Amino acid sequence: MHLTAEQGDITTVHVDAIVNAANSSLLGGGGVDGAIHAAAGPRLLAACRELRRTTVPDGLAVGDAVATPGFDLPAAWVIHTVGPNRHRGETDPDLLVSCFTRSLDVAADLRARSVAFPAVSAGVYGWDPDDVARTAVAAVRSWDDANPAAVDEVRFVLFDAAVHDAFERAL
Ligand code: AR6
Repeated sequence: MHLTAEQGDITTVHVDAIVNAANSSLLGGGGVDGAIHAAAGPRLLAACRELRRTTVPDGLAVGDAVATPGFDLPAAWVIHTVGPNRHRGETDPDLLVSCFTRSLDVAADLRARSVAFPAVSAGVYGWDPDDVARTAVAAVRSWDDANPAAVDEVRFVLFDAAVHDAFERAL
């Protein structure tokens, strides 16, 4: 697997699937979630509402992942995951590992060959960017070891220079 970090806006990236740092409601928010909903257009919110009506009526659990189409995005798919929120005492790194590995499970099920991740939980949810970066890199590498050649490329797309630096250090 080809693993890279770059500074940029994940809504503009040409990959098969981008990952959204959503919340359990799946009904939108700020940060990268707000940017993805704005760029994908209103059909994304409608698809998320349909998921809430059918697959995840009680909301998406922390560490789990589900997919919708990407609609107006360059990416074919959006994989929505919910990171642990430090401000609610969600400090178990396994929850964050699960965000990355469950997202890659969903990507593989969709036959997505290239996936872009933001720094899940490194914004509003209050995790230290270095902890997120180390956890993300280790999680993706161990998933790749367990699922050889299932996904060809993972790009970490980081909005902030400081978060990008953290991912470069982790890689
Ligand atoms: N492209 C890439 N990264 C981005 C972009 C973008 N367009 N915009 C922001 N980031 P956050 P969380 C970075 O807060 O901590 C939402 O309201 C941002 O700089 O988006 O998991 C959800 O609805 C930061 O480094 O996600 C939830 O309620 C990283 O994305 C809650 O926030 C993650 O920051 C989730 O919080």
